[in-house]
Amino acid sequence: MSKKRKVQPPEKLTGIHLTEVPKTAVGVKAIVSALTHIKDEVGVTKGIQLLSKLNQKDGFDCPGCAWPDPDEKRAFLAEYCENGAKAVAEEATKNKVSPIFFTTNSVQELSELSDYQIGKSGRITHPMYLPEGATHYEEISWENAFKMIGKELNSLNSPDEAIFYTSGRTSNEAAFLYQLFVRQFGTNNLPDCSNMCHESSGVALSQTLGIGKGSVTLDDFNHADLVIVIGQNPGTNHPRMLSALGETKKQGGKIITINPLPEVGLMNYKDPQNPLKWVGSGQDLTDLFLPVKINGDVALLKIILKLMKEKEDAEPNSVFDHQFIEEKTAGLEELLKDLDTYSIDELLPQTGLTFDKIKETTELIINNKNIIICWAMGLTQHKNGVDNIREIVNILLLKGSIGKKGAGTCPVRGHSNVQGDRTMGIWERPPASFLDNLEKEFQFKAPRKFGFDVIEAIDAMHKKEAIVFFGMGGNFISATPDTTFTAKALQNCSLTVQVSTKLNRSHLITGKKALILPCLGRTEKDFQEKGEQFVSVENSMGVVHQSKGTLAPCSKNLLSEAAIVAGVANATLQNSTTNWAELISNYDLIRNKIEATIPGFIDFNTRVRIKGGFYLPNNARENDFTPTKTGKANFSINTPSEIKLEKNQFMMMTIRTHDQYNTTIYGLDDRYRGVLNERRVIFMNEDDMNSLHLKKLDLVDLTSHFNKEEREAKGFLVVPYQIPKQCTATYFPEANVLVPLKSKADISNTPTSKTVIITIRKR
Ligand SMILES: Nc1nc2c(c(=O)[nH]1)N[C@H]1C(S)=C(S)[C@@H](COP(=O)(O)OP(=O)(O)OC[C@H]3O[C@@H](n4cnc5c(=O)[nH]c(N)nc54)[C@H](O)[C@@H]3O)O[C@H]1N2
Ligand SMILES: Nc1nc2c(c(=O)[nH]1)N[C@H]1C(S)=C(S)[C@@H](COP(=O)(O)OP(=O)(O)OC[C@H]3O[C@@H](n4cnc5c(=O)[nH]c(N)nc54)[C@H](O)[C@@H]3O)O[C@H]1N2
Ligand SMILES: [Mo]
Repeated sequence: MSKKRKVQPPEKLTGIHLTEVPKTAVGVKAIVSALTHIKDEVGVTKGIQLLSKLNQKDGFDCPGCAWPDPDEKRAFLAEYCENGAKAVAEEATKNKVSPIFFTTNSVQELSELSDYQIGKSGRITHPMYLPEGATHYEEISWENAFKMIGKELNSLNSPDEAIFYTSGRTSNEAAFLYQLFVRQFGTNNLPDCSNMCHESSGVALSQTLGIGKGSVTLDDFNHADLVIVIGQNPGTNHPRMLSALGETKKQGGKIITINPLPEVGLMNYKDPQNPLKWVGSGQDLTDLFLPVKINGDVALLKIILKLMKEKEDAEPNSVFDHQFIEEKTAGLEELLKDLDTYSIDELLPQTGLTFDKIKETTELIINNKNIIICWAMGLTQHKNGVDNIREIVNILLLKGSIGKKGAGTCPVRGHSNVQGDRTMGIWERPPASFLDNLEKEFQFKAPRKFGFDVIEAIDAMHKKEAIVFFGMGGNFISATPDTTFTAKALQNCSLTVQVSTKLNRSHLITGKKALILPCLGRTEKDFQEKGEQFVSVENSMGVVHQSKGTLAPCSKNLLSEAAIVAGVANATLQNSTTNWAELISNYDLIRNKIEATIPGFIDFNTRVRIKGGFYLPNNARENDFTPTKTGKANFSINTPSEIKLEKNQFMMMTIRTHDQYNTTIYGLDDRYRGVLNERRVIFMNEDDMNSLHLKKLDLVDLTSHFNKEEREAKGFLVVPYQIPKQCTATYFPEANVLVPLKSKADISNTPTSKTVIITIRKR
């Protein structure tokens, strides 16, 4: 059937070129790459205007990652990175997707393009409507779009038949209004990208430390003796973190990297903000690199814990911080007893590492006092993702390395306001105290039943238990696992609505009817009835600060996300006592409501106007663990990976290239891994290639295996790489079709995007 819309990107290859893996990251090449993207997408004059306000105190927050900005001095034209510049270029692009674009291209034709081509079509300029059975989107007025949504929502048998997804770029103000509308409508079905991202961190940290966020500040990197970076690739995904690691090194601190891949940014980098250092060999960052097997982290951390215990037993008081443990923690005895049930011989093969390397690592941990541990998706997206993070906390607690300068937990967040969205109540499992506050402030009865997370939402739509999907940003079809299954789920819906800046595949794989509501981006000015507005965001370290766009909107027909929520709320809610139009006339009024309902926002409107913003309260940072169930910081008992590979099976992780932002593909290169102009690749160890009789650039098909189910993805080129045996890597989102929906982390329900069992077949 040629008329079918393409659910996945086409399998066409784009012409691969392999280069040497570079020995250093950032430097001149990064600056050239950043400026080229800016020049091509935005133009030079507007580009410079944009970059001069990026991450400045009077400018806008980078729509890239959630890494914080310095509290104090900020350099002119310098508080961004190559990938931040690309993120901005992508949003401020000259290219437009106007109604005429949609009359010329059918939805089916557009679906045959690659994600790269779809994204590059540009910014959406008008609200668009795809009627049932139609082949093309057509223009619709905002008023009619809101009415249609209201009518569809009010015709449901229950509010729980609607799903309200959020990606993590939405501002605090828009997120607060959005969850308020959804709860007044009557459901907690508020899944978000966090469910696929740092949910395992949130769960593990809440249980053990009483706060689902990290404890360190940027300044702590200046005082750390040892920083461990585990399961994270900051050179690509949080490049400004390299400067913080550089500071740690300058102060004499050490860095340990634990990752199946020797990610170049962590090995050596050239500070982009110091042109004098662009020539020469760059700064070495990692002192000790542990190429752990995929999902071998709990086994590794357990060996470290056992060696720490051994030394403490032999020389009491030489390792553990007894005073801290005594005063602040619970569960030490159980942990120590459990450690005795494991033998190092049994754990070691699961790590793929030599005993000597682990011993050396343990010695660094034992001999240093102030330790920061940083992590991201390499730890969270596994069946035992929560265990991974709790095991890290065990190490920090034994050392008393939390709640003091230069030490603590550092889960490095993804989307630039994903943490703020959760603070604002974008959560399918809201705490009762939060709902109580909303009820009191807004005089309505909030739903108490927990809603669906991402996986549950897909399942519910697949079963037709939910039939309206509303996406506040993001690209649901491409970001979620099990692409074919999820497509069916979305296609079962009566209406799918996407609030978006740019065209993506979720506009093409739709419910029976579909709407695209185009919104303002971070870079753009936002005018409401009472004048120009700014919004606020919260970064990875709990700093809330303002963000104000500087460009004229790319089209006159855009609304802000907050205004879209107000429009939908007005068209849907019949008995709301909330004055939605007034709230969006001046965002200070929304901020007053946030202050009235969410702890930590006292004097919000004053403090958000202080340049640089303010820190939210953080009990772990203050060395206070009373919010946990025991009132103390909890040691925990965790389980190593239970996955056993059969003969010829491999473990596959799905990772990001240097040229993408999640499902937005900036370009086709992965410069730091030496792969140019191709995304359909699989990285393999050369011994594994030999055992399968595979040569460099052979074409293979991949099959994933889970509970006797099989999923297939065709057409990947084999790239030999320095990766542990039996481990492989492919890129997200091309390989998402292989990630089974039911394969998810215990407790956090995060899809196991980093542990997919596959077999590889040569064409
Ligand atoms: N430019 C850019 N910036 C981004 C993003 C982007 O796509 N592009 N995405 C944003 C978002 S939403 C997020 S969540 C973050 C993601 O940031 P990261 O988590 O750094 O991104 P991933 O590419 O998923 O990389 C995970 C890293 O974990 C390693 N890894 C995989 N499995 C394991 C394992 O079992 N154990 C260990 N120890 N390591 C493992 C991989 O080799 C890889 O280096 O970045 C954010 N920033
Ligand atoms: N296999 C695999 N799957 C994964 C991952 C993985 O590592 N492997 N990572 C997971 C992770 S960590 C995450 S966070 C999710 C990401 O999932 P999502 O957040 O859903 O995906 P994005 O690609 O970030 O969304 C991009 C789209 O957001 C829209 N957009 C951009 N800026 C704005 C804005 O300001 N407002 C609005 N309304 N829309 C905007 C644009 O239209 C763009 O096309 O994917 C997850 N999926
Ligand atoms: Mo993420």
